[in-house]
Amino acid sequence: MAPGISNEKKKEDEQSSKGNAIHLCNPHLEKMKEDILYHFALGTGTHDFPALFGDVKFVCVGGSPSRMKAFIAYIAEELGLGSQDGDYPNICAGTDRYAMYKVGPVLSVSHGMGIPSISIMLHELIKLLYHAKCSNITLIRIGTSGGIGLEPGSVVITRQSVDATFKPQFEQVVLGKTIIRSTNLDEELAKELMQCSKEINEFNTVIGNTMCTLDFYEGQGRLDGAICLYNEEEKLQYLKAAYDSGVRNIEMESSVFAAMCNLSGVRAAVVCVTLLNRLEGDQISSSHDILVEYQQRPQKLVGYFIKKSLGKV
Ligand code: R2B
Ligand code: URA
Repeated sequence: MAPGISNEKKKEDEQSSKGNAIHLCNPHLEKMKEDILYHFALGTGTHDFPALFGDVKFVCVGGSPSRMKAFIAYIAEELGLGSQDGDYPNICAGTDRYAMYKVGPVLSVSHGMGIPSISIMLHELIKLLYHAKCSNITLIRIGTSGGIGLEPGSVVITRQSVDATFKPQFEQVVLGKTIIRSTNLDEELAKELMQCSKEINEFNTVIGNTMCTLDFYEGQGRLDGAICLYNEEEKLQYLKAAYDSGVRNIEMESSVFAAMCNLSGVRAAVVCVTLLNRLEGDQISSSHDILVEYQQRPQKLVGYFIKKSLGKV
């Protein structure tokens, strides 16, 4: 086992026996009089977190602010909680870093692109849920990805997030030392989501590994970036090796998402639609309408899962 992983694994095991509250892996926070969540423009000194967020049970996160607004409008209608004017206020209106929407027990938050962006958002989201005294939280990333060997528009529920060398781990440098964190996701939740997809029966869905990269172009073996020093054969060899190791899609946030949810005791899943088959090309060339419809698929699946969990199906 890699150095660093065993201690953190022990902490995960300890914490999973402590029930379903958010586990905050930071003793310093207890000593702070006030906690400012700077990138959300929210703070415990200025906002009543238990009153604002205490009833949250489902948190959905995704890259784009407009997609996360569309998701809250969709889920509001599905749960019969739609607003009169069809509008939903952005709780983080004091900043343009992230957008956040809430309806009933569902919170919808944007996270931007890439590991650093989602990691900052997750630090503040996990603290928000802790300060609000939330329990039994299910956190799901709904996003887009590039598929490997799948028909475009297929949905991948992540079994394990792996790095660009196909290892199920996330490397975080802390105080100059590389810590290796596990990227396991909740197996039971992945199965429940798969069952929901079967019940909807509208699009192809698979459970598979998701490769999380640090970049969209060279990092994902594309030939169409500003820099590319390999040939098509080398690219295809890499993508086929990824496929053979169990990878079915590629995106840019799942590893740190899984690692942080693991350490915080949060039940989590990643559900991404594939916009193209990377064995057939690199450019995302489908029409706007087709891409919009593809992006609604993870929303539909997770919307159905939430309705079912609330006994509304
Ligand atoms: C999927 O799509 C984005 C890149 O286009 C990135 O945020 C991701 O994970
Ligand atoms: N997002 C990615 O990270 N890669 C793709 O190919 C498509 C969407």
